[in-house]
Amino acid sequence: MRLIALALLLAGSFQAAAQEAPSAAALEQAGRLYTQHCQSCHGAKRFGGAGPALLPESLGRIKADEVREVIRNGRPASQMAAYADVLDTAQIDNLVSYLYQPASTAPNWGDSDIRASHRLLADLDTLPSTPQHGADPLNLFVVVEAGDHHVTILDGDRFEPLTRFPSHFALHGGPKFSPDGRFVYFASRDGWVSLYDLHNLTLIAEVRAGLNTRNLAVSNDGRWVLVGNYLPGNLVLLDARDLSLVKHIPTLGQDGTPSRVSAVYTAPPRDSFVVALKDVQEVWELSYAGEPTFIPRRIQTRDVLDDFSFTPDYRHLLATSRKAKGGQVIDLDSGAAVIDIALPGMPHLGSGIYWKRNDKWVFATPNVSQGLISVLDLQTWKLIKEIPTEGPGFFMRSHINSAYAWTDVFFGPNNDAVHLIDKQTLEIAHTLRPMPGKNAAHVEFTRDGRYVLLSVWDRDGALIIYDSKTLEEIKRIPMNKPSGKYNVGNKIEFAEGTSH
Ligand code: DHE
Repeated sequence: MRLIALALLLAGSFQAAAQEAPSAAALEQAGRLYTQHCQSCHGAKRFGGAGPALLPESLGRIKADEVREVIRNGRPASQMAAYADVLDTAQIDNLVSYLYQPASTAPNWGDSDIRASHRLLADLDTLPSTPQHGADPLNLFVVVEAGDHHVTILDGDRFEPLTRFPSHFALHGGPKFSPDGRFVYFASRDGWVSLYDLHNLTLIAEVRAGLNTRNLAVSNDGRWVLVGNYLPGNLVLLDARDLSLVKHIPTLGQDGTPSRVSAVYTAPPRDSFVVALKDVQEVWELSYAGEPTFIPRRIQTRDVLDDFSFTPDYRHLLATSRKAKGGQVIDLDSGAAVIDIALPGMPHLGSGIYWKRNDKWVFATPNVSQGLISVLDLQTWKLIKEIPTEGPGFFMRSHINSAYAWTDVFFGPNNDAVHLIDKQTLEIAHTLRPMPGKNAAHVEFTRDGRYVLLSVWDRDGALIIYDSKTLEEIKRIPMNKPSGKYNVGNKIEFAEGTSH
């Protein structure tokens, strides 16, 4: 998903701090404070070390108040200490501003940096190749807890955690799975990729593939991991068995213009990765069939694409396009842009889902700047309906066995609400308020679609499990800002209704 509006919103949260920018002398003093107190964990160039990178590129979405709070009081369940007794308020304010200044040396991260960061944490050859936890391996949930940067592996039948372990700072995007569901791959915003063995509940390897990463994709044959980076703007190809570096692929447009990567996804029936580029009008397809060369097939687009989703047959991309002020459809076979779809606001196509309505595929997308869900007919590309909601939303989910498409109201005063849209009538059938006053967002179904797991994004949040038909609450598991959760079976089957 690529969300300019949200990015602006989030970046805007820091602008307040930027406006109060201190003098050059104060920043210089803050630089000395950084060297004295922060450098040993966050690195001399702020590229990260034991602690996360502290560059504007990686902090841009975090509110200045939150950064201040962490410097003052430390971060629970991490090595970040509290500095309220060491630094005064003005020093902390200046330090916060300093962290949002561009790095003095242009950040770079080359092959030797990637190789030096690679760590093998367990020997796969000595580990059992069957599940060792007694739960159904295809009905496990991987739950990312953003509040204290942990991951919980949840038994999806008993709804009991099997284990919980610390993750790298700020995991983002959906974790991706090996085709058999044994391995899961995580990417953090500051470039760390981790490989975890779900059969043995063990971390296998990690590597830092970039300084600011968008997301990663795993090939459908389980051989390759492709990481898309903002900083440096490139693709990094890893061996999926142990995350060792295969090569990096510079993302230069046809005319040599360097570009950042917006997102990379796998297209299983095409045996290829599809990559959206942020700064040039191209979509890339990189085949991984046979003995791949990973030379991109370039598809020219009418505009820079900000976000995309596949159609069910993976033939077309539905992409967000500034020019169309909405969506653009691209035929991956012919490489042609088929049609512009004028969608209002800022549709969040990467979170869109499709389902069958009267035997025809429809696609619905939330909208991050307007309180509405747009529903499209995937045969005619016509907008069938705009469903008004209580506010702009971020995520949508459904399941082939569910009558409802669930969507959150992520922004605004009603962000504690979730709507359940009847997939046939396209009317809101129910509105739930799982924890009044707390942000409810992101759901995922069990593999059979019988239960829905919903996140309450709060430090005193919870994972709430509902019966997906009766909507009766089955269980509430307290959690620290459980951002996303991912069902292994749904993910490896690229099931209808889930994200890809
Ligand atoms: Fe996301 C997925 C981009 C901000 C939580 N987000 C994705 C993906 C992309 C993306 C490209 C798909 C990757 C994948 O799954 O492989 N997100 C962006 C942005 O450009 C944006 C707007 C600004 C940014 O700074 O990156 C952005 N995203 C956010 C947030 O602020 C969220 C709410 C909190 C956070 O953790 O940063 C957030 N994004 C998520 C989540 C997913 C995601 C939970 C996975 C959804 C899923 O169900 O698959």
